[in-house]
Parts: sequence; structure tokens; C-alpha cells
Amino acid sequence: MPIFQRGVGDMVLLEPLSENSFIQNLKNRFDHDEIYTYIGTVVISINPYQSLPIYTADKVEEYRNRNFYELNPHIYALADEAYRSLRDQDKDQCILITGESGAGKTEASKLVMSYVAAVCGKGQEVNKVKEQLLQSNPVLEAFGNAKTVRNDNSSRFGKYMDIEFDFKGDPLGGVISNYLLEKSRVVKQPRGERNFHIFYQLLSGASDDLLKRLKLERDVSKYNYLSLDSAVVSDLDDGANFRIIMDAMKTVCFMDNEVQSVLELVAAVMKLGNIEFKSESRVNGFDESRVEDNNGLYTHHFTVIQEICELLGIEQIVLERAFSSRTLEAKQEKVSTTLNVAQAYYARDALAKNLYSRLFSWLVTRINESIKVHWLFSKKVMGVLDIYGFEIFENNSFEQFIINYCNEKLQQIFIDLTLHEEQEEYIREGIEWKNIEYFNNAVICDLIENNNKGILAMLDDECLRPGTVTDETFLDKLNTVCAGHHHFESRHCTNSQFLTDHTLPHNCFRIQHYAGKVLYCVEGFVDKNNDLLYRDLSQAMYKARHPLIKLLFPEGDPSKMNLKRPPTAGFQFRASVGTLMKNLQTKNPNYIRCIKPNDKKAARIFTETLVRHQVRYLGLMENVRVRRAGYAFRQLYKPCLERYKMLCQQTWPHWRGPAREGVEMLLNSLQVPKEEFCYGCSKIFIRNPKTLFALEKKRRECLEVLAAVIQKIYRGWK
Ligand code: AD9
Ligand code: MG
Repeated sequence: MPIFQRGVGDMVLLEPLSENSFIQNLKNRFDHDEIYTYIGTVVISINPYQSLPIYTADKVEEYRNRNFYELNPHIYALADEAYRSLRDQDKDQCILITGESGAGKTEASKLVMSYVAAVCGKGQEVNKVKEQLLQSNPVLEAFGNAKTVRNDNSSRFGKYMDIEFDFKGDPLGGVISNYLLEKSRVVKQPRGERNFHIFYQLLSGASDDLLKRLKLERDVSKYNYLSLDSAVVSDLDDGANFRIIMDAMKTVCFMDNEVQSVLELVAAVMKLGNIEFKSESRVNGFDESRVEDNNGLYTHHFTVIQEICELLGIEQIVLERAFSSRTLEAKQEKVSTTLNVAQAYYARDALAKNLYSRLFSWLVTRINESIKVHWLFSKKVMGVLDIYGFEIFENNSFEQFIINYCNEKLQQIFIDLTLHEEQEEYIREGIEWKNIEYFNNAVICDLIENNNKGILAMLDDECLRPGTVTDETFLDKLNTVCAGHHHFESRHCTNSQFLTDHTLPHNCFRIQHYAGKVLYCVEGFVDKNNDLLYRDLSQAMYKARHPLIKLLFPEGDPSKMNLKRPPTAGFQFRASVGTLMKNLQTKNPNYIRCIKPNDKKAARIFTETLVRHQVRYLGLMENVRVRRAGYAFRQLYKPCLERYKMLCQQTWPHWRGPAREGVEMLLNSLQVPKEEFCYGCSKIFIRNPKTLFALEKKRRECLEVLAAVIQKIYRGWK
């Protein structure tokens, strides 16, 4: 097999092509620290789990303004190509980064951003914009990332960032959209995982004085919401990162008082976990919850609830009342019912989750204010999408369901644009084509998002239905409606024999995702989808004197009482993913497919079975087959002729006939072998990237000669 020492850079050129040779090629390259490999214009990136000297300023210079296939495969080549087509051809771009948790998506997105920042315009104003765009990353990572068993810096929210440029290609600013933060993490973390980074960073990096102002103690073990077993992550320096984040917030133009407000809320969330409740018997026989009068953490003269109320500017009695009773509104009548201890803990956790996730959304809004483009002139856009990767844990809940649904949608867009669309184009252009089979995951997307019978729609139906609604009634419904769907399995599917798996636990259903089977436990689905916060709590928050917290709970405003139920979490997510997909489809896509080489987060280990699995589900073999059977490059006749007409006497400077004939004349005169190209109805198709590269090289040489001639004439005139 002619695999060169460092493997073949573009899988399209791999001979012979098989799954084994494909993986061998990846391994061969990975062993030589070549972590990037192409499939045509798609970049495969394998996480090296070590810092490689391939992102230096010299490397940036090397890739700058160079043809995509000219140099060794690199993420910079993709970034450069995307940036240049945006700048020179006025095409909006999007960078789609996919891969499972820990595969390197977030790092890849930062590399693309830093490359673009390095090669685009300079100047004081432009540099400020660049700094702000780049520095938004550490801020959002501190609040939205956490250590999981898969990744020490796992994104627990989805992020899409539009970077906007002027006609010269200078950055003007941007807009960030965030997708559903995994807020359940605030109050509970799976074994071996941590809460969001900011909690640990604050405790470790804040000065004694700041901690005192926030009524905090440095010791992580003092806080119930912070997991202890993995509080220290070997590669993370929480203290140093805290200072980096504080600086980054300054760069993104947070005022000192805003930073202080944010930290006060973080402290309050942390302390909420320490409120305990006890049961108090009432005359009517009911038990009512009371806040336990325990000692505050910092000064032993205060109770925790006192400290929280001081931090947030809330009257203690108001918050205490909201933890022991709730007001129900029925037919314009207000009825107050008491909360028992379990309900009080539920209310406490709901408040902590809501406070934190709303704070996170506020941070995104606040950053957007800073990086917003103020002038209304035509702009070009590069979107960078970095979401949470596909996840299979021991226990998978609503969050994994949402995350994996998002990944299905991205896989769908990849299939649509690279496999389906590619084959359709050949047919449209009248080019002879043999169809290549691939798995289309549209059927799984439909199982989840179908308006009537989709899992999310049924969950909403359950949540909105009057009567007793539980996770079990939801599962019953799934068992009836989804029975018979080839990607759905459960223990009690009705009207289906062959998909009833008696080995499955009672409270679970299983989905055969494109990337593997995932068993979801329905526990908490209804609750998390409902995402309800007792009105008494939102009203208590709205009454707070704290400037930020008031903003976060607008529904607590009694004058704007809205009895309409807010949309469910699932509904909102489905809608925002739908909008995102539509947005992506209007842009020219650039793909980075990230692969995780091992499960140990370790350098130099390439676990073949793991990589094989990813290669399969990412559809990379189909991708390379379509690409090979087809043509690497295509362009409408007219722009193609315009670009290369100088290479042929008959077409230069003007070609008077139809563009297609001009291109024919051009390719014939350059003696490009016949099997290298094919004439479609409106486009020329070129098979091998090397052919295109040769054309580009000739064009460059020609331009140099022309430039020299012009200079000579100019000098002659002088
Ligand atoms: V998740 O879906 O958010 O859980 P990601 O985003 O795919 O996941 P991430 O980019 O966070 O993974 O990468 C995980 C870790 O791998 C990083 O923290 C780095 O330590 C390591 N990594 C990833 N890419 C590179 C790289 N190009 N060079 C060096 C890398 N290290
Ligand atoms: Mg990530």
C-alpha cells in the first residue's frame, strides 16, 4: 500500500481505499503528529492531547493567502480559505465543528478565530474588536464549561458566534447565540465531575478581601453544591484562571460594579445549597417547612439565609416565606399552600438553577452589547458553531437527550450538504453518476422533533395536560406512539413485538442515534421540560434591591402578571435549533470533523476501535467515496473563465463566445488530460485538486510577469 511515511494528506488520494487503510492512514499521520487530514475540503482533526508547535505566528504566515491544497493539511488552511472567500467573493461562511465530547471542537473553534484575527486588518480600532471577540471565550467558558468524565473542559452549552466583517474584511464585531445550558449541574454533578469552573475559580483565585465581601470561605468542602471528589483537576489552575477571567471581563468592557454583581450572584447560588430545611407540624395536621437556623459560613453570627439576603438585597422574611409556602392562582383566586421539606428543597434548587442559567444568558447578552456592530452598512459574516458533543454516559437524562438531538441535527446538515446535495448536483448538472449508499439520519431527527408524534412534542403534551402527569405517564405515551419506530426501543412498547427489549430497565427508553445507542432514564424529563419556578420565588427575586437580580426575573413584576405558561425547555430548544439550521443553510459551510483518539485524555494513544467507531458514525467513508467518485472542484463557467483566461492566447483579454466554449478552449490549450474534467450544464467539474492547484500556480506566475511588465512600462513613462 503506497502510504507515504507520514500518510496521505487527502483521503481522496488514498489507494487502495478501505476502512482499514483509512484508519491506518489516520494512525500513521497521528503517530507523526500530523493531526489534520483532508477529505477534499473537509478537515478531519484528531485531538493530540498535547500542545504541538503548529500554531505559531510563523505557521499563520505560512498558511496566509495560500491555496487550500498547497501545504500540509491544517485547520489554518480551512480558516484561510473561508476568510478569503468571505473577503474576496463576498460569500458568508460558517464553520461547522462536530465530534463527540472531548474530540477538540472548542479548541478548534478558538484556533479558527485566532487565525482569522491574526490575518485580518490591523489598526487600533480593529485590534480592540478582535481582542473583545477573542476574550469573550474565556468568560463564557468559565461560566458555561465544567469538568466531566469525558472532558476536563467540557462545554455545557451550545454556542454559535457570528463574526461580522466590513467590505475590506476587517472585523466589526459579532453576535453570540447560546443554546440551553445544562443547569442541573448547578445543584448536582455526576460522580467524578465538577460544577461550572467559575465556582472553583472564585474560591481559589479571589483575594481574602473579595471573599469577605462575598461572604464566602475559601474551602470548597464548605459548599454542598460543589462536588468534592474531583474539585482539583490536575491540568487546571483555578486560581490563575480566575485572574484571567477578571481581565477578560475588563476587555469585554464589563464595568467594575457589573463584575461585582456577577460575583455576588455566583456567591449567592453557591450559598443557596447550604440552606437546610426542617419540618414543623401545624395545627391542621400538615407539615410545613422552615429554614433551619444554621450558622452562616463566614461569620458565625449570621445564618446562611441572612447572608444570601444581604448579598442580594432581599428582605429575609420574603425569601423565608417563599421557601415555606406557595401561592396558587385558580380562577382569579389566590390560594396559599404550605411547602413540605421536600418541596422546599425542590424550590431552593429550582431557584439556584434559574439564577445561574439566567445569569449566564445575561452574560451573553452583555457581551453582545459590547461586541455589537453599531453601523448599519453591508457586512459579511463568518459563523462559528461549537456545541456540546454527542454524549453517552452511564446515566443519560433530559440534558443528554437535548445534546444528542442537537448533534443529530448537525449530522443531518452535514449529510444534506456533503452527501445528498453533492449527488443531487451531479444529477442536476447532467453528469453521469452512480449513487453511493449512506445512512440518512433524518428518520431519527423526525422521531425526536416531529410536530405531532415526535418525542419532544409528546413530552410537551404531557407537561401541558391537566391531571396527574409523571415521568411514567410520559414513558407510557412514548411506548404507545413510538412503538414500531426502528430507532426506538423500550421494555413495554405496545403494538410492537420485535422492538420490545425485556432486558431494559422499566423507567428507560433507548434511541439508536446515528452515533450509537443511548439509554435514557425518563426520571426528571417532565420536570426539566416544565422548568417551573414558583411564582413566589420569582416575585421575591424581583423585589430584590440588587440591580442585576431584578433584571433576571422580569416575570416577578406583579404589574405584569402573565398567567400564560412560558414555553417548555424542549420547545424553546427545538425552535432555536430550527432557526440555527436555517441560518447555517444560508451560508457556505466549512467542516471540521473532530475525532477523539482515546478515552484516557492522553497524548500519543490511538485506540483503533474507538476511532473506527467515530469514522463510521461520522459517515467519513461515505464522504470520501462520494468525493472520489466525483470531482473535487467545480465552478460556474463564467467566473472560471474570468479567473484563468489569461493563461490562453485565444481567451485573453476577451472571449467573445459562450463562457462554456471559452473554458473548453482554455483547458484544451493547456493540455489538461480529458479524464480530469467534465462539462456540466452550467459548471465545469475538475476531478483532482492538484489540477486546480497547477492552474492556480500558472495564474500566479502569469500575474507576476504581468506585474513586471506593467512596472517596466510605468518606469519608462517616468
Ligand atoms: V465537549 O463536547 O465541549 O465536552 P470538545 O469541545 O470537543 O468537547 P475540547 O475542545 O474541549 O473538546 O478538547 C478537550 C481537550 O483536549 C482540551 O481541553 C485540550 O486539552 C485538548 N485538545 C483539544 N484540541 C487540541 C489541540 N488542537 N491541541 C492540543 C488539544 N490539545
Ligand atoms: Mg467544547
